[in-house]
Amino acid sequence: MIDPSDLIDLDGLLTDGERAVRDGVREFVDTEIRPNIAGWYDRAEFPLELVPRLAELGLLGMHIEGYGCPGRSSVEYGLAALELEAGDSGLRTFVSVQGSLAMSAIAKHGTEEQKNEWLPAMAAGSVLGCFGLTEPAGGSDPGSMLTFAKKDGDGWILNGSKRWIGLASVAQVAIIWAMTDDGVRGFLVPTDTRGFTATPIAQKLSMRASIQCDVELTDLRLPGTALLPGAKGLRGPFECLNEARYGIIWGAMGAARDSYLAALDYSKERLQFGKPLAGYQLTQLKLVDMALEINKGILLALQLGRLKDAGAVQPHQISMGKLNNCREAIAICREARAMLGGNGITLDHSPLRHANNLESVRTYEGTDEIHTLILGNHITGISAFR
Ligand code: TGC
Repeated sequence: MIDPSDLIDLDGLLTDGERAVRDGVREFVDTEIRPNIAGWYDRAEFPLELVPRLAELGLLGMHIEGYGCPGRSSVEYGLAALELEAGDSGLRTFVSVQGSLAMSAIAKHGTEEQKNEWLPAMAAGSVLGCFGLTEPAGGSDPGSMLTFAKKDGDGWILNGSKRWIGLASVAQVAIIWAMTDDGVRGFLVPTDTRGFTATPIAQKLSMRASIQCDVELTDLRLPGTALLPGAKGLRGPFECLNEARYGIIWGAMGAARDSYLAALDYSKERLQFGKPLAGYQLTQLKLVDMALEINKGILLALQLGRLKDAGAVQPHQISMGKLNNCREAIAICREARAMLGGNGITLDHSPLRHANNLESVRTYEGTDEIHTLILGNHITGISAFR
């Protein structure tokens, strides 16, 4: 049977193990997410009840080695992100925040004690994490953060605010990045610590099946053992952002593929002027353009995944993938919505939901502008930031 989303024999580029991960997550999305996503999105509800299933599938901290984590490859993680986001960006975001941001901050920068205390429970989904970097005054320039951690004997006192922090209201542990007299440092903050409050942001028009919060840190006291010793300066959080940005490169193509397939199915069934929409040249042009960009985007993701698995991927390459794949994916989802006509504006069809979600995805983890200027810096050798 022809797979209309695959023009390159993708299966031929994957190992048996990679195909098995992809197929397992695709089946989970088909049975657990697709039948319910419209309702969750409509009610602005994140399905916390799915967390144990996501853990069972080995999707939490998926590419972290040891400490009870699955230790899968970057390509396997990417394929899982693609399939999850074909369901909804909110579900892929959950896995990214938990694994690529919160768990990877501990795995990369924590002590053995911190890793043993938190990572096994986070891989099992019994502890949820969040990652507090962005602040209300701005997200693109985290070096200007106002949250401050003041040394207090052997411990610390934190004050400040964070915004757009995924999962913060349901997390048991927060990774908080704060300025200190010694530059930016990271802290492990149990969310039941006095002085920590997280309030979900309401009335979102995007990522509705997902939680993002405002976080306030008010005279929050931490012991010295809360510091992540391996993270010194902005490199600490940026190394975690690389992981999350990498997952987005794949995930965005999942949302695009789902929208393309929705438009294809609809245009084959919908009759106008006595024949299916798919029989019109303008429709075929749109479908072909979508399929070309999806196949190119997946090839790009796969190449970056292979580089990442070889330990050779560079940050500017991740910027290239995030910029290109988010930009193409949102264009595909919007075009697919238009092909559904008026019917495309309801939750009966996925493209507008995906397009709205991708407004967040192209903004978080570095906007189009930031990734353009990272690439501009790489190409010219001149930073446009400072
Ligand atoms: P700059 O001077 O360029 O760099 C500071 C230090 O960091 C190193 N570095 C990186 N290291 C690893 N990976 C990367 N991608 C890195 N980028 C930079 C750099 O080498 C330097 O190291 P060192 O050792 O020399 O100190 O820093 P800058 O302040 O000039 O920043 C440049 C810029 C604009 C590229 C950076 O600020 C940036 O990427 N901005 C975008 C930030 C962003 O993506 N924010 C979104 C965060 S998402 C979030 O908080 C919510 S998560 C989602 C959720 O919770 O749901």
